[in-house]
Amino acid sequence: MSVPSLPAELAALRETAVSVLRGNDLGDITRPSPTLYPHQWLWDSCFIAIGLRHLDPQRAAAEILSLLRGQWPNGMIPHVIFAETTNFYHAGPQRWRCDRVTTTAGGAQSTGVTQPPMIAEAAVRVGAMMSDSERGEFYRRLFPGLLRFHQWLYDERDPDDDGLVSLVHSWESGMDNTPTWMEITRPVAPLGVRALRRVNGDDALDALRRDSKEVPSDERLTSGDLFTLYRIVRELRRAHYNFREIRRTIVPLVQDVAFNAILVRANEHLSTIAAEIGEVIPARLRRSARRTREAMGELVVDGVYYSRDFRTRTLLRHETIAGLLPLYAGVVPEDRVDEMVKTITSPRYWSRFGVASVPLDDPNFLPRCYWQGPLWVNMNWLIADGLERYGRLDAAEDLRRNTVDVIASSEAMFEYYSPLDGSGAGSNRFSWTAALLIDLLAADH
Ligand code: 2M8
Repeated sequence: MSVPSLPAELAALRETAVSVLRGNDLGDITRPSPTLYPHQWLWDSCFIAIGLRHLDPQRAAAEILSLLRGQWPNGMIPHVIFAETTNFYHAGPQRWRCDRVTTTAGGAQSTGVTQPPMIAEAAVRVGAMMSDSERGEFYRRLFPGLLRFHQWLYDERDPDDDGLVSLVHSWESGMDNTPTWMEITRPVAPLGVRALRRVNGDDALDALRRDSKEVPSDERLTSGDLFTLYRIVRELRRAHYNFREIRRTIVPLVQDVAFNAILVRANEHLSTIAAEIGEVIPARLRRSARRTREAMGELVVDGVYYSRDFRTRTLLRHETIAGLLPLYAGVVPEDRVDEMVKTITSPRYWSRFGVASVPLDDPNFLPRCYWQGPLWVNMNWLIADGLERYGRLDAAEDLRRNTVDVIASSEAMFEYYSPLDGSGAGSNRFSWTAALLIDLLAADH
């Protein structure tokens, strides 16, 4: 593959990114990081493929196709497909026991929930780097499984046919401890957590958690929140990961704005893929896709987009980065775009490092704590794409440059960065940071 001609420091940074991806390569899958995340994650693999396409499009295609190994007979593609590894992961197969309810296409163990449907976007980006015949072959292998996944999202998760799919766990949103999800999740905390909380004793739980061995606990979600998320997994397990049963439990159900925004775009890409190989999208799915696009308009108040509680249909009025993704989806009405761009580029979100995951003036904002404030390279990438599609080319370019700069400032390829000083946090040698850096450095991102 041709390597872009870059100034020496950026060429060296790109080499570091390539070596991070090589170090995390497990064959035809890439783990998000060597220690904290030793398996395959759905949306991570998509962002990783978007970077890998510049190194080896066939390897990038393999990354995407390998997600189909985890597909359930009902069409779900799980959020984690467990790799054969002895590395410890805190929410491993024993928490889910999905093998008791189903088998996956490739026999791998998996979780029982999904993640943002970035597959079609990644596939189209990878396809763009291939010859016509290679692309046709890749799309033909991917299409049947991908179609079934999109159909499953509607059949299983939009039972009332209102166009918005519901999520059953914050892990499905990918933004694990975002304030929106934590507010609706905390009331179902296990009794022990609630009791300890009353005496301000979250710390007592710290010793019991395993994820914070790799990363300081104040850079991750609180122990109380983590144990609540484990509890929800238990409820999902008892409900056989079946939405009809889950609905009858205490599990919070959210029509997540970012997930649905990504779905809008994914549906469009799925149509592109279908058209290219002479396949037809079934009328029912086409109708659902139209509805999702329209229903995004129900999530907005005074120009701000929110997620919604599936049961009560009330908006969850937390402003977070999730509400900026309608720009990426292309669903923001033209007369509202200026206002949204102003919000994104205001100091509430925007710094010379990128876009904060929670506005800086929000009481929940913590600059180095996971999805509660830090900036994330994948979010910067999505928002830059949205700015570009609405013709805000300068802002898109600034954001991309700032993202490269913040990664360059430490070279460790951190999982996330403080929007206040650009310091890295979370895991390092993090795959999507490395992959998207490679993409940002390519001329044709
Ligand atoms: C984080 O989530 C996982 C659970 O899925 C975890 O904390 O163990 C999130 O940042 C998620 O968006 C990401 O896909 C995953 C792997 O990078 O890590």
